[in-house]
Amino acid sequence: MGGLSDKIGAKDLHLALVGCGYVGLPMAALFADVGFRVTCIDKNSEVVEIINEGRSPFPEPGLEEIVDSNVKAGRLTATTSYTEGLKWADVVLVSVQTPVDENRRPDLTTLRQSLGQIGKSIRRGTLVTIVSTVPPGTILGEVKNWLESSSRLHVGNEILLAYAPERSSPGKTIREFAENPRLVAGWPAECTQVVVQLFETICNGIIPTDIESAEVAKLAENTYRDINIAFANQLALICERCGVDVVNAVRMANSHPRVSIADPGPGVGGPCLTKDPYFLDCETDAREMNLIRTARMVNDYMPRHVVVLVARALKQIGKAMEHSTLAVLGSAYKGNVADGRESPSRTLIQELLRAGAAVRVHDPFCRESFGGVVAATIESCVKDADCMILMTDHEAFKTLNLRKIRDMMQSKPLIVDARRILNPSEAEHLGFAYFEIGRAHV
Ligand code: SAJ
Repeated sequence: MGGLSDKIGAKDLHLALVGCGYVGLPMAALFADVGFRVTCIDKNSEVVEIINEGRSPFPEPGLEEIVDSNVKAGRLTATTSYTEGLKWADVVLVSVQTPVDENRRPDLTTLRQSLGQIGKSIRRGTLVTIVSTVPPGTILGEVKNWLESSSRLHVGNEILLAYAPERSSPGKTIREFAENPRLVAGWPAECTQVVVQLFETICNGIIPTDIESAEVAKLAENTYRDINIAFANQLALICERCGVDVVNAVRMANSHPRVSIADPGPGVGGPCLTKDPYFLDCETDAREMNLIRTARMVNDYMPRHVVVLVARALKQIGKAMEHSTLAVLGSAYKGNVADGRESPSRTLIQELLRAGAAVRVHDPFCRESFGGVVAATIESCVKDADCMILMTDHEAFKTLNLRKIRDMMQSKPLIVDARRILNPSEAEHLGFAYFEIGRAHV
């Protein structure tokens, strides 16, 4: 351990990073940027090629510049080969996907396979740090077993194991890596200090803890957020029935110093909140009440509720879904990102298509259209459309020129605002029939 600590202090450390995704690559680039030599390992040769050209395989503000300068400086390289990538590694960081399967059970296949490869090539004294989110008990259970059987080395005496779950949000990853305090835990416990020392080079705050607590805390964060958003969405459905504007109600409730309700919307997307609650849910007794699953169901229902609002809006102008042209603004799962993973827009668009509507989709960042026709511009999306549906809170959508849009749409134009980002009075004044999540429609 002393050897690792000295190497960290002298910036004379080789890091290998397995899994060059939204979390792994920014972390690798940041470690290279503070002076370590980092080799990224990814099974996708296209991703490896892009990184070695000094580019990022996906958009993330600020990332490409750091990748480029560190590739040029010779501190950051990428390979598809575990043997090559692990040749000099003192520390291996593992940031591979840990999704749920079709039954919403954790699917740790990729993690198991990666550890199988890592074990074959690591040397005595290596520190293996898992960054991927895992169900409680996984690190000292499955992960430790997989690593020991593939490496034939004892975790504790011969190799070290750590858990340092990521806590940054796509779109803000670079800033949040530094700003959000990092949970860090090592096994054996004495090695936690080395992991703290390593992460202190890129994070402003570190919270040292034990592995089991870090596993639960990481899942608790995202589950709490999912439940909070589900509450906001449930409140929105209630407000629609009792004639109250949910945004106003939430704003007032949040003026209480101990209340902080999230924003209601068209549902919850992204790779984290849609999955992590199920990891925690593994530990609940199926016979007990289950808040976590109920919250997931509320959030999963929301895109279908947007379909109900669209149908209601069309009915007001005497149109059926199958004779309508609908303009969906936003396929990304949240504002100002290009990421379409688990986006509520997917469910919405597929349901609208199933109901027979013609669906056009515009997103300034995200390439997904989920079966709808891609419209390159807002104008080509809304032209002659019956209804414009706002699904993502991109900054560009908050300042739409509604007058221009009205003139391009069919007569009796409709808006369904699932993000509550437009001004209803302005829209109504311009002649739109305006429908939104969480407000009664007369
Ligand atoms: N959303 C709402 N209302 C809100 C906030 C979000 O409907 O008030 C929706 C978003 O539009 C989106 C979804 O929820 O569809 C999730 O977005 P998000 O910004 O809450 O979270 P993610 O998935 O981008 O990132 C989360 C973050 N976790 C927390 O904020 C507790 C991030 O810090 C984690 O690192 C990340 O999960 C992760 O990788 O686990």
